[in-house]
Amino acid sequence: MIARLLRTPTCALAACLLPASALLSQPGYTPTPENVAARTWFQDARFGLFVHWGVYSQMGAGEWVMNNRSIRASDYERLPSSFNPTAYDATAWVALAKAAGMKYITITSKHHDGFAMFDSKVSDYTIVKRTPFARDPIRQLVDAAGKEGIKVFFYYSQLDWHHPDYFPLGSTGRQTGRPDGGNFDRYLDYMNGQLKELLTNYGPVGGIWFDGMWDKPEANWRLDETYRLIHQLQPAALIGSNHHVTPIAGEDFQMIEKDLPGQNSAGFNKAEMSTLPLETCETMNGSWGFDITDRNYKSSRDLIRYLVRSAGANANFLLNVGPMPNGTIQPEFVERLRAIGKWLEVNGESVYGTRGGPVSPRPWGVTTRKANKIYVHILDWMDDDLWLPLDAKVRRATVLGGEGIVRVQPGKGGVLLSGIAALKQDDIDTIVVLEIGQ
Ligand code: H79
Repeated sequence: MIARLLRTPTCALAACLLPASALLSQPGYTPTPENVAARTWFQDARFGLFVHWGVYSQMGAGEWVMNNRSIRASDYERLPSSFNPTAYDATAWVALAKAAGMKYITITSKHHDGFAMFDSKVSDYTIVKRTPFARDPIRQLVDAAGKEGIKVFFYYSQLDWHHPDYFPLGSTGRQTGRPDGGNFDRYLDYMNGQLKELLTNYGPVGGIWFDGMWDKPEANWRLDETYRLIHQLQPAALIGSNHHVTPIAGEDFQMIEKDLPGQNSAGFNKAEMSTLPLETCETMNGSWGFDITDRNYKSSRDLIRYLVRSAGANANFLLNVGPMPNGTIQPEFVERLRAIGKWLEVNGESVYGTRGGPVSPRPWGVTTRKANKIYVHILDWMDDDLWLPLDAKVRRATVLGGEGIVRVQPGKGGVLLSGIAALKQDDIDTIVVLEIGQ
């Protein structure tokens, strides 16, 4: 365990080095049986909705607007005074997630701007105290999700561009005009106070999705205390952190932002993949928080194929929406979510409850597996024959939701599928189901 903790990932950026505080993480952590069961549930779920929503949504320029436009905290504080999402309907959000085939929702309880979107008693910078809305939308979401069997996870930013005790400053949010001093331990007490509220006041929580530790990786984040607090309050709540390094003791899943496991197009995904459950997150256009000018929408087809590629890489897919300041989700997102849900209604068995299959991800597609079935997801393949390096006896091959015959010939170290070109290939994903057995 210690050896794993000390393994420093190769990374050119100083910010990516293993934080010193890793050594203070929950040492000797062994997940409880409830936690292990929750991990299995999580992996079986495979698909979740990410929600980035905050007072920044009003600016229509993403959730980093405070940093990007060097807005001083005292000026940013004007945003809550006009935040009034009168069209917010938690039941509608949950129904949409359900229609998309999603099994959980991860919502921003506090982003880097430091504003609590929940009813926090340890803070006066909250949606209940500072906005005309004056209600707790997260409670409404938790209640609506609970009725539909959808789990809710809380995104929580450890980085805070507003709190005076987030000091010394990290690599971002340096222009927000905070006092040149502060007590970081007091900030961590505040943060742990908010986490205690989130894990006490909202019933069973799916997990905590941390972000922002990368802002000052060398600080002592007192992770041992934070992780212990969460696991003691709710042993089944899964902890993950978007710190861009290999998981630290006390964490229950590993996340990757805007990349599939093993890829690093984002530039900061250099951590090795662990044996923990994996989750990758991605935006539907290019933005997390509502961005009024971003029309760079991915197609439904691309998003479905990303979900398939995630499952083939043994990872969950957390797909983001940034709701508008009035509380509704823009139609471009709704349309895509519904299309994904329609596809899953037919093809879901090849995604839900599966694990990454025996053939690792390839340019032509991926495999998933469940019990005695291997799903061969053919995404891009023109030829008639497809060789699979597979150490299993294939009893039957069928096309999921389609017609046509795929022949299977055993060979040395694998099987050859033939008849692929003759199949009426699906534009999104042609799925060949192999039943294996003795
Ligand atoms: O909540 C969404 C984003 O607001 C947040 N994570 C997602 C889920 C996010 N913050 N930053 N990023 C995403 C990517 C930016 C990373 C960088 Fe850096 C921060 C580049 C430069 C500063 C950390 C430090 C990584 C490289 C150096």
